[in-house]
Amino acid sequence: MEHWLTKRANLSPETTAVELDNGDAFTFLQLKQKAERFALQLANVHQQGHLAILSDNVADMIIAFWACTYLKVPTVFLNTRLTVTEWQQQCDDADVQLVLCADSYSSDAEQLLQSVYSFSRIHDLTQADTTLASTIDMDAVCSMMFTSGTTGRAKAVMQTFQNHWSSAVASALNLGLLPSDKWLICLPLFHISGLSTLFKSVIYGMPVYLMERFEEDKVHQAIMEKQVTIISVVAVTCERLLHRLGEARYPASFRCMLLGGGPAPKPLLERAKQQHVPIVQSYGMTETCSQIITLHAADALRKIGSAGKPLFTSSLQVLKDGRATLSNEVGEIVVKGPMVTNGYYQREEANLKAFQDGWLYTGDLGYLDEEGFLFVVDRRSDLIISGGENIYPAEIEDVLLSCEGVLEAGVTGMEDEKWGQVPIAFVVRTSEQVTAEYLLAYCQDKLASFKVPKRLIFRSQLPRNATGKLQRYKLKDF
Ligand code: S0N
Ligand code: AMP
Ligand code: MG
Ligand code: MG
Ligand code: MG
Repeated sequence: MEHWLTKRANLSPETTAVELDNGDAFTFLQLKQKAERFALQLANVHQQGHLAILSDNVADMIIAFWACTYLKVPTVFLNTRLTVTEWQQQCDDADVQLVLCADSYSSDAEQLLQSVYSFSRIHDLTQADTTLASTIDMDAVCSMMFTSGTTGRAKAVMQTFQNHWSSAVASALNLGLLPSDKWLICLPLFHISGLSTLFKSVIYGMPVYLMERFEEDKVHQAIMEKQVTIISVVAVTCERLLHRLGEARYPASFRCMLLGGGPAPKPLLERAKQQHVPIVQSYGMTETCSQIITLHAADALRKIGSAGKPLFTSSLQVLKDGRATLSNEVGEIVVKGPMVTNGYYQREEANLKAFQDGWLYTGDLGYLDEEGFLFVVDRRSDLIISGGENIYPAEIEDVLLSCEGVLEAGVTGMEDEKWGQVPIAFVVRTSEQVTAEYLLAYCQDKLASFKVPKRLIFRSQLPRNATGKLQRYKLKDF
């Protein structure tokens, strides 16, 4: 295929590509020119191998990302909320050679062992004499994003151009596409919830309204006044927006609030219904490059609480002991489709476990009703989702166990009014000198603050089975 951005700039040069909340905007032709220029500047310092981007949602992040596609350089996305220690581990695991960052992250990023360039430094370079890609290799890895695993060490999901293309097309076949569509991005571009909208934008020829980060007042105002038609949200941001909306109504042209990234509490869905907010429920993961199961607007009220049906090009099975479940019987959610990743970067064992005959075994539990609508009942083993950010207990346990004076550690999720769930930790210590304050400070250094346990409880032992394996599910009532 011809390079998507080049193609789009040819087809709709004057159409707005990106609108910013400071009033700035640029067209697809301008976006292409900016990306090409950035690519030629970047080529002075990086032409091959993995590159990481560390940034909030600023225009330069979009430009830098498309620039990388012109150099055929896969982009590794770093979560800005993580600590330097966590970034370092991800950069090492993904074989990152160079880190590009927003200027605001320069001083933190400088601590990384990789070479680090701020967007401004790249803008100051001359343009190298290099040929840029005119085509897209559909099977090439376009992006990588980390997702945690039960073993504690995050895995990089490889997302190909084919995956992103298929996701964008399948989404349009379900949500439809209007000439007036404008998709607001307020979820991070370092998550697929945010990044996937950039492909939709270029493939559809649709403007995006970009917000540096989620701020309910600004998002509310944009929906009210900026002709936004679609927005992607997680439960926590949806909740804040509904609260902000109060008795008011969104304009009739606002047609879709795509909700994903975790369970959707029924009261939230009921409230959205009362407030006439067009929620579209979905199920997806980093591995499926955005939604793969979506509840069609026509079924939204009839099937409240359901994540819907598989998108046109994808398939779904719910399996138990290797067989398809009966209606309403809970089993593992197993999915397939051209938007599903080929695997985790350099994680053979994890790949063998998760992928069989082209099907992705998600580890999530759910059931199909008589009409084939999916209801997700439980997330994959032990996963804690806090405000749309995933937390694996093992990751926190590993950090606690690395602290001298900690003999055993077990982490579980606790329901939380603000974040949906938060992690709490149970610890067996060797001495009372190891205080909660000390341990929390120890964690703060090594873990993103959303992963730092909200409570630390000392016990003389932890629940274990006969073979000594920690029984995390028992921690909840421990
Ligand atoms: C919820 C968000 C916006 C909260 O951020 P906020 O309010 O801006 O916080 P800050 O001001 O940055 O920090 C204040 C304090 O709060 C702590 N904090 C921040 N976030 C969290 C959190 N999630 N949990 C717990 N604590 C948090 C900060 O640490 C700070 O504390 P101190 O002061 O102590 O440091 C933000 O968290 C957010 O943007 N969340 C959403 C992330 C997301 O997009 N998740 C989805 C990931 N999943 C996928 O991408 C796959 C599914 C998918 O594709 C999808 C999902 C949704 C919608 C559509 C799709 C799709 O299919 O396309
Ligand atoms: P990630 O790709 O890391 O953001 O996480 C994806 C995970 O979020 C899935 O594996 C599920 O556990 C959870 N999830 C996504 N959508 C839903 C949904 N509609 N209901 C419940 N859990 C969900
Ligand atoms: Mg350095
Ligand atoms: Mg994740
Ligand atoms: Mg904030």
